[in-house]
Amino acid sequence: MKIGRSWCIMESQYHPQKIEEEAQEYWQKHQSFSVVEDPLKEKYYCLCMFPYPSGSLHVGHVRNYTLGDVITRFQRMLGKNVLQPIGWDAFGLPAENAAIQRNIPPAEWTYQNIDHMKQQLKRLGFGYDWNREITTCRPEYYHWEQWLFIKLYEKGLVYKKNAIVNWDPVDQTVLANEQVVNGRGWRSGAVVERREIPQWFLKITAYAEELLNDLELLTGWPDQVRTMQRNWIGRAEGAIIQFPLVGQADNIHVFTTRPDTLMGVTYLAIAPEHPLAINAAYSNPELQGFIAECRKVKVAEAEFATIEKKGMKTGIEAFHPITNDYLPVFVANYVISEYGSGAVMGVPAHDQRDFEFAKKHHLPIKQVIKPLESRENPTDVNLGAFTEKGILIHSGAYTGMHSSQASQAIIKTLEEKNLGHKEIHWRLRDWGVSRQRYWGSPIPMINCPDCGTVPVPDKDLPVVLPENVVFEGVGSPLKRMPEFYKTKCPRCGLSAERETDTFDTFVESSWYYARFACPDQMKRMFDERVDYWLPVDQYIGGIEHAILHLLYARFFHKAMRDLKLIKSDEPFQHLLTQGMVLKDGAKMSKSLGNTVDPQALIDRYGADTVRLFLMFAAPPEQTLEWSDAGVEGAFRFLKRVWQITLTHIEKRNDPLPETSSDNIDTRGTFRHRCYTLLQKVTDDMGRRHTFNTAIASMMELQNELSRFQVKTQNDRALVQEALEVLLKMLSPIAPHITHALWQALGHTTPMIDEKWPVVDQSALVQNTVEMTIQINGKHRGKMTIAFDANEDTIKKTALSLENVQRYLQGKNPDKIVIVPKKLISIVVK
Ligand code: ANZ
Ligand code: ZN
Repeated sequence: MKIGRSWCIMESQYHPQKIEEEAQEYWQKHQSFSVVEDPLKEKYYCLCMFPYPSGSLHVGHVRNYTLGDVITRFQRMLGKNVLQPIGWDAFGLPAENAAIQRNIPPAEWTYQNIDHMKQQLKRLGFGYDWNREITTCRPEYYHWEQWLFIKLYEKGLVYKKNAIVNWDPVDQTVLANEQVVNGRGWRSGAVVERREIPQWFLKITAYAEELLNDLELLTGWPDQVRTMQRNWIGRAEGAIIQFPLVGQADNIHVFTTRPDTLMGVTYLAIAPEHPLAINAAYSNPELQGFIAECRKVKVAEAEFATIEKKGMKTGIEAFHPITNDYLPVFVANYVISEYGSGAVMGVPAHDQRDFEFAKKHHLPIKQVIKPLESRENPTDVNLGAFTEKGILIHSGAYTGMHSSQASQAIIKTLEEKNLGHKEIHWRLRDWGVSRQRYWGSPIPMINCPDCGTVPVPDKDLPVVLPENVVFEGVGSPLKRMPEFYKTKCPRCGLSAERETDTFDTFVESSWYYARFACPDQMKRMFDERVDYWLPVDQYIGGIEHAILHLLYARFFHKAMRDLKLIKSDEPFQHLLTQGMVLKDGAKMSKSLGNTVDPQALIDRYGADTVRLFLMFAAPPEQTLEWSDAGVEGAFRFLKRVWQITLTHIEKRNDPLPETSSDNIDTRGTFRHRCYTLLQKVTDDMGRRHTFNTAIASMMELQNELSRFQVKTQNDRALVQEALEVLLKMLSPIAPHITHALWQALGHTTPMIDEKWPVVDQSALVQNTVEMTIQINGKHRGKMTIAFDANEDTIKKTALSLENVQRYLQGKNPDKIVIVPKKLISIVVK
């Protein structure tokens, strides 16, 4: 098999452009990276989070995809059947913005970007199986997403309910969160309002428990990510407590994680959306005004704790379930309607939010918990809430109990009165997937005036999104396209309307990793190939996806498993979250004007240099500080590798002086160095994923090679051996230059088919060591001696040295101290 130019016409200078093109042509022609399922081979599925086709690659992309490619090529050299696919997360808002600004349809803009970015990925030499490319805005992809949605609907995992959106009253359209800037619409500048509209939800909460418990299985994930997911799912143990209303046959239900504080309740607060609040507002215009004001601003959940606590009396009163005291009921802006039961029991002495509220509304602050350690009572509840657990005080029958004991006792009392019970609460909410946007997958539902909501039948899927649309700037074009939304009801045949909302783009990215196993399967969502490839062995992406994307994908995976579409329990076995790329200490961004265009660097230095720099500058998880000098350094290293290989090739037929004999000691040390470094690089690349230290070891080997003096044929063979080890180790990171140099060394099979070098264990056993000689405490030279020499041999060898004899002047030493493998110290009077 001919693999390109032979060594004799290799250029003496390193010109990356030419050799990179040749290597890429070779891989392309031989389809080096297309893989088929092979049950006899161990599979390895390496996946980087697929890109949004925003226009062109930025440095963060290049870092991410280089990491994936290095791991892919390394695992492939270990003999595994490696899949590395790539695709495009092609739906999303920026395409709509571009459409408005440049007056081209989102589809066209998207496809142009994909073409350009694909060329860039190819130019970087990434080993993708391009036959498996997925573009999520293509009907052959979202067909199965729509199909799955209907299966989930049939299983009861999909439902519709009213939910709040951002409404731009001027543009008369719903805005995405990122289109709201400081509470105003990004185009109109109008103050954004909250509106309730019917939306589709996926019941991710049905999997809350499994999503939490299975985090334990994900030992290949960073702890930080697992903790973030655990917090997001947020399992909280507590109680539902009922407060009977005064003069009404109704109770207010509250959720609390601290039933032990019940005796310290001094008021109740309900959310502005609570049915009791709405009821009370009928006869109270002031309250109505307050509720309307609260509902205007959409408060992000993280802000609830810190917003200014506002509230208003409803006029309603409730009984304390144990003391029967009267408690005022407020409407308060800090109570979240979607959380728990949308009502809280106010315990100002022990909850900071309640404390602030009570101060403002001059409500009593009653302390019922004191710290464990102090017998006195040093906490001043007028300064702030004491939120820890402790010992109960001023709590009647419960006084003196510890918090946890008191919680049990209080719940028991409430259960007997039928006014409460234990409750496990989850912070995780169901996932609202409706977006009032055009550029997304249509939601395959039909609204019939008679039959209500009817799913689109399988035979009519996919519901194709029209791509040739005119963007008039406001709202979704779909709402102005009767040819899209007018249809017949599949159930009764009468005129009906399609859903014009589209899916959240997180839906596409929740299952693409599985579709890569069989992207050409047109009859089904998945076939048997999916169980060969899944789960993904190594997933790589940004920490910004630590919560939502990964949680949604885990949820889809489990739901797809329960629909018998796939067999495994989790989608991603190992997760690597790459750090950011900084320049001058700041995140690269267009607005700061500190971006580095990878394309310009590739044009100047070649892809190998860019790849090498990105892998050398920092370990994958850490932030990487951009450095032009670092890029130059990477380039210089590759030039040196080129040089030493070519020098070796040019001189390998030159005659050698006949008298020389190769030095056994040097040989032993050299091979020892070579294989010790190989062993370290193997561990760095495979287990530790610290490519920076792996490269540092490769640089050391290159240095050893530069220094090595060839005197004999044996020495030459040694250099050839070490060079081959070096090129193989370097090949996952700099695959082009190593492809060229490999053939220059005279190999007739390509580097891409080479296996990872095996550590020669015998070379690891070091043959010799160098020991320092001291006489009367002064340094008097060095000697090389067999690694396993015993004390006697060491003494004899040292004393026989000419230099030592000169200092001893015929006398016998008084004392000889040996520090093994380091030092021999001779004392003489
Ligand atoms: C009384 C109490 C006393 C509370 C105390 C805490 C400390 P986490 O822990 O985040 O799950 N809460 C319940 N429903 C709420 C809602 N809809 N909006 C705002 N806050 C709500 O939160 C549970 C606690 O948050 C509950 O326990 C409740 O305040 C409050 F010393 O009840 B607690
Ligand atoms: Zn109908």
